[in-house]
Amino acid sequence: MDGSEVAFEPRLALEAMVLSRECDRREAILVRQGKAPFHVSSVGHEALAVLAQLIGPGDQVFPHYRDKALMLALGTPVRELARLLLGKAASLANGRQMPGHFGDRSRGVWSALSPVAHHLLPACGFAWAMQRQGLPHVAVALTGEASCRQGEFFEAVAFAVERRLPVLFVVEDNGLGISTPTAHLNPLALGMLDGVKVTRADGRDPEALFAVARRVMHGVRGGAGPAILWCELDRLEGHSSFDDQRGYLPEEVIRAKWERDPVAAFAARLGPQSEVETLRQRFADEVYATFQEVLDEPDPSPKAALDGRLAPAGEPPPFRFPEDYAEKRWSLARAVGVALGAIFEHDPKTVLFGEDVDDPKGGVFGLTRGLSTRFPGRVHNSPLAEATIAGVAPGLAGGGIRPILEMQFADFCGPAMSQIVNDLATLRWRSAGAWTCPAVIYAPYGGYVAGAGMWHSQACEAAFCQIPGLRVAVPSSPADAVGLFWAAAHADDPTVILLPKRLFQVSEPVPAEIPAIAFGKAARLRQGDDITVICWGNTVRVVGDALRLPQAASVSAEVFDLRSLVPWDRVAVMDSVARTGRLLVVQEDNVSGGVGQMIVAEICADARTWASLKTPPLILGRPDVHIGFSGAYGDAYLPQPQAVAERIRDMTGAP
Ligand SMILES: Cc1ncc(C[n+]2csc(CCOP(=O)(O)OP(=O)(O)O)c2C)c(N)n1
Repeated sequence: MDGSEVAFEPRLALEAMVLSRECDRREAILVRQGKAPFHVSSVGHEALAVLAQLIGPGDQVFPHYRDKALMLALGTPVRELARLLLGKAASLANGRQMPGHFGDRSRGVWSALSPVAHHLLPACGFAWAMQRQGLPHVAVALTGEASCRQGEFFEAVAFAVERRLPVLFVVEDNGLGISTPTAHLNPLALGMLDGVKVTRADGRDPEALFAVARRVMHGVRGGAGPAILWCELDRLEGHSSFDDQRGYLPEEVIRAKWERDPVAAFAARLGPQSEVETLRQRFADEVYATFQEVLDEPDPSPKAALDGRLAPAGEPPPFRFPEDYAEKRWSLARAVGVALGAIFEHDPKTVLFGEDVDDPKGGVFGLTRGLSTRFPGRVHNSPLAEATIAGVAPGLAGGGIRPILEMQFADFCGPAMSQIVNDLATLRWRSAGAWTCPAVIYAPYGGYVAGAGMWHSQACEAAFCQIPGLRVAVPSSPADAVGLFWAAAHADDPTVILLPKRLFQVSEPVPAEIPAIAFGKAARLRQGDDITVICWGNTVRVVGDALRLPQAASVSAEVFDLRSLVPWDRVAVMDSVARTGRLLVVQEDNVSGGVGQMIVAEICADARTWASLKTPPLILGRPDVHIGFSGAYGDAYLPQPQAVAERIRDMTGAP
């Protein structure tokens, strides 16, 4: 749909606005009656319903929580709003999403999330996917003006401008962020939006808003790049049902806002009054009846919360090297490059996005060298903005592209964490499976590297392992790196692969055929009867070296490289500990709240393994301290072979 010729349909707009107002009225009553726990009012924001008349099939709406009227205009049934309010099992999100957190894939409505402005980068990702595929669809991303002070807003606008993406940002400026006046705080008032086309609109007048929006949308759809439609309007009620605006706004201000009520004004303009009143009464009756019916619907079963956190990772085909592949020994870095090339060959919808990943540099560790030359248009240097790298992924995936993301160092995932934690990892669950984010996120990580200092040495796997909805893996060999990348590229959920950079240049022989590694399958590196030793990443070599030292050489140790931390191989580890009666975990990450504690806790909580223990389980890891620049710090605080061998000797009583 081109949009320039679309005629305004005032009756449609009025109906959505009146219906929305009646839904809000009913929701507030149910909250007051104690029948609904919480409600977000859209009262005052109803005129935005006119945007539905400009949105066509294939477009994607990334909604604000005050967009009830827009949702109704897009076809959302009142019954769905009632189910969302009451958290019912039959709601599209299976009772998982809060009221106002709309999401309906069949109607092109993205699954909303609470952290404000966080949907704007996914909107850019979706628009980028459309642009890449030459599709004429736009992303319409709505947000409040206070939320425009989030870094996410600035990153999204910058990325959309940089790539001339078909994104229409709609700012619903009601002058308040909960209780804080924003007239002097918002980025438009601060003069910070010069690089993007901003058009102001009267968000209280549906007809005027439609006329401006049609023009702006026409430009966005026609390839003019992103635009911001800045709509001035009023929030007529409190921020939510937990908030009473009389606590911070003078009575006359509230009264003046109500005198500008867009529903009353538009109804009066369209008239006749009796007809509008008949319409309102009909909607009121329908809304009442529907909400009453939904009150009696079943709540979700609490057990259902455990469903659909991750799709089962299927059994991908074994990874076969190209016939003419001459090299028989690879480094871990080389293995990653080969795996990425194979994934690109296998799935033409895959793209790679990260800092400095383009040729000739091919990443600061050279992991992607040659890839952008071999696959033109599929490897993209990102801006130096980690939230952008992660944040576009769900939208890309929603638009049919499979993203692989390089984070330059695991240490710099911090700025991306909110997107990873709140968005990528929750998407499948919060949308009850309507959307997934099959992204592979890989990052060089870990220490044992001289001169890398505090922010280029962290083994920070625990931060990722804590998040439901992510898989986390750490290869310690070239073959495992290939197997894990291959498996991650075939999985349907986000996977974090942490790459011990200390091992990047260590070459090892690789077989011609590598099995894809099932997540949750540890590698048993050595069989033994006296003690079970668990390691992963860099500590695999540390443990190997320790077992060659005299203190441990006579010990029959069973050694597992965990490889996959979430899920981890409970069965193999527990069976082993039940047999050996001793457990030593050697990890590079600091001990508190780490993977070692997770494993030890489960060993101690299991009656069989608990009863088998001959010595207390032990974790040898970094104390809760950072790694300083001088090599002396790493040597002192990261597990070393000598210390591992001594622990093994002490635990087993070896001579
Ligand atoms: C990142 C983040 N910080 C804080 C909040 C809590 N919060 C929810 S809405 C809101 C105010 C948003 O105001 P605005 O963007 O103007 O939208 P409005 O509610 O006025 O429509 C705040 C502080 C949040 N949801 N997310």
